[in-house]
Amino acid sequence: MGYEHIRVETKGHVGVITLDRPQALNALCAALIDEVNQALTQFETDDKIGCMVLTGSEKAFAAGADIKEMAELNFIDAYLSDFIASWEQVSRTRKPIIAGVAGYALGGGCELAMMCDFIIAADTAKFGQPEISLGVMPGAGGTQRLTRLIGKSKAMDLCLTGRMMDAEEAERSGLVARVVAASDLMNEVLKAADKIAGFSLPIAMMTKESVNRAYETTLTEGLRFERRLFHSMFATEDQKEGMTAFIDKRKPQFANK
Ligand code: CO8
Repeated sequence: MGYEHIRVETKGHVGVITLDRPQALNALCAALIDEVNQALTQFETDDKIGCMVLTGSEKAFAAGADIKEMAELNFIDAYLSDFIASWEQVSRTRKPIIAGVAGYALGGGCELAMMCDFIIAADTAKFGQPEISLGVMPGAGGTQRLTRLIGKSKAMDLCLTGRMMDAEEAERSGLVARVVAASDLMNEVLKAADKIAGFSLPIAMMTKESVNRAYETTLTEGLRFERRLFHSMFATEDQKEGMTAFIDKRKPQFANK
């Protein structure tokens, strides 16, 4: 399929989506988001894909929603079209997805990265929610996912001052899982994605679903949900293979990859 604003490729069992709108620092226009959604659907339905990666360029993961496209938007159109609702498909993916972030991840760019399961950042990455300087506030998770990830104090600091946070601070705050040298970013992201794709896909998906439950429910309900999924794993051949391989001192050959 031909895309204008993204590049899509498959590396083994990993599906890679690269935002590619360099003239606007990968600003997220509607057409770009449509393409990302199409690519996500393509990978979600491809049996060979066990993990996905969302990344940008060296200079920018994404510098936010496209300000030029949004500038003339009015309330009625925003409300009637439920502006941004369709931008959240990344957060609804069932297969694991990693964000590989170098350069700017601002506004909607930071929000898009947070919709992924975890972020691996280059040491050049800069995160921020500068919407307040445009006369709005974050609209796709910047006041919600960010607050859950880094706590109220830092989320308030970022959302109210609009300042940027470097990769080291982002890791210290819990926004980012790991920071690597910019030149190693794609190597490290692909290594992690390849590792995940090498495990049993249903087990990886259930693990993701269970971790995400921690954000949606009480501890008691979350633990009950976890235990039910854990019990169900003993009905899979991958559990038998994984444990037998350990006992036999060999590498497991998971059937459902
Ligand atoms: N929208 C549109 N165009 C942009 C954007 C953007 N967000 N960011 C950069 N560009 C364009 C610039 O206009 C410029 O284009 P041109 O050459 O035609 O003038 C080109 O990209 C290069 O940008 P700069 O010349 O500004 O590059 P600098 O290196 O000097 O500065 C910055 C880089 C600091 C990143 C600067 O471009 C900047 O501040 N950008 C805007 C950042 C921002 O405010 N982002 C928040 C946008 S609002 C938002 O995201 C709301 C979220 C809604 C939900 C989204 C759901 C996923």
